[in-house]
Amino acid sequence: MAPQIDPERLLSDLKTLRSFGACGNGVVRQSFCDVDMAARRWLAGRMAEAGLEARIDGVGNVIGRSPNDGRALLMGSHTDTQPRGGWLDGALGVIYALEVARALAEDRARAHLPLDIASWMDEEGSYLGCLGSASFTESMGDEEIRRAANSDGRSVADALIAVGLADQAPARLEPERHRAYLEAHIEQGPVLEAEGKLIGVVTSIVGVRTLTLTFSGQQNHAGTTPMALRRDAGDALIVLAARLREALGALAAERTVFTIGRIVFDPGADSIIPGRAEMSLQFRDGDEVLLDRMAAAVDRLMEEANRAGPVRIELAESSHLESAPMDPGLQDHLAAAAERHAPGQWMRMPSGAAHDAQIFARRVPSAMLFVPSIGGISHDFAEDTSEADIALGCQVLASAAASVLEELNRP
Ligand code: HGY
Ligand code: MN
Ligand code: MN
Repeated sequence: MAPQIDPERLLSDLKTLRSFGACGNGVVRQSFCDVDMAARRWLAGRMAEAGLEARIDGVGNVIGRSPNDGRALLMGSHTDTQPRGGWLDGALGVIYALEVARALAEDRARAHLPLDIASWMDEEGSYLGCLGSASFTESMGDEEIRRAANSDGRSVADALIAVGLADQAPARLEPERHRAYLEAHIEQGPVLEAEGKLIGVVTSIVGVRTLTLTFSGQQNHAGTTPMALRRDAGDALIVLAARLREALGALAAERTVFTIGRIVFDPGADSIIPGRAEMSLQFRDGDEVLLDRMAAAVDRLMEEANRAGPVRIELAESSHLESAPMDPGLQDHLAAAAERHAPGQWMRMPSGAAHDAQIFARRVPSAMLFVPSIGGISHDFAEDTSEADIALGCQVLASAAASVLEELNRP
């Protein structure tokens, strides 16, 4: 018999978490803001009520540590959101982890098994993508993390002072204890719905490169400045963006994606030639060699544009997440649980979204489970998943967690 989750309790906690920063059907709860910290304090309380040793660590991770000894499974996701986010992106995996911890504790045959759970800080990268899991796995130095800043220029170090965490120590992965990592997440894409499947077992997670290009020209009058004398930063951005799109399109493989998500013209007035402009450029694929070739193409086009002038262009990498394969053994635990609870209604699939699991995959065997996103919509207030699919996903995860923990702790 699998450990039994409580769907009402699960949905109630998901809806309570949504209330922190609720905006229509979606949520605005970016890292370190007031509602983000209030949500973390509420979550720590729920973890304590579930019998876990709960704390908010020195970078804002909310950690629920089982009192049980043994080889532990680690399970979590994130509760911070995009600037206009969905109510389930990250939140689903955190509340699943809480519900699985409760289901194991209520199962006499499994109450002794150690499941540690967490909400990792800033997966969405308001300051630095996957900041919390990078701190926990020590895959990024504390000083590098503290120097990261948000779009207002506020550093992580200042944010930690503002929320009263500056004197807390960061929690760390314990290699002897933490033997595996599982994360559940909404798919955030259209595949499961299109294939008529209810569960995704993730095979690999994409690599993600995010660049910021800044263009420095000469602000001037839009009426009296002859075209030949202009140093128009906005025009230089538009020309280079078109060339980048063509070059990256020519390099792209079947699953490659690239996005210009943000453009700023400064000062952004109808009758002023922009003296400064900025754009983000993000590209993703499972193949790091292809991503390197795309990055080289960006460098080449930028150098050509700088040689031609009249605007100076600079490039900075704002985020770099390596692609990661998911552990085959853990995938099989998820697949067996999916077959048990949703026979024939599951599939293996790659992840086009980034996740904390790709940070953990460098340190411990890691795997992910997906549930469908209605209409494939995510990073939008309209993001949603049916309550039946939410409950099923958690039950599958609970069964997989039990089988992983029993295998880890087999005498
Ligand atoms: O952008 C991503 O892939 C993730 O949702 N942060
Ligand atoms: Mn996201
Ligand atoms: Mn996410």
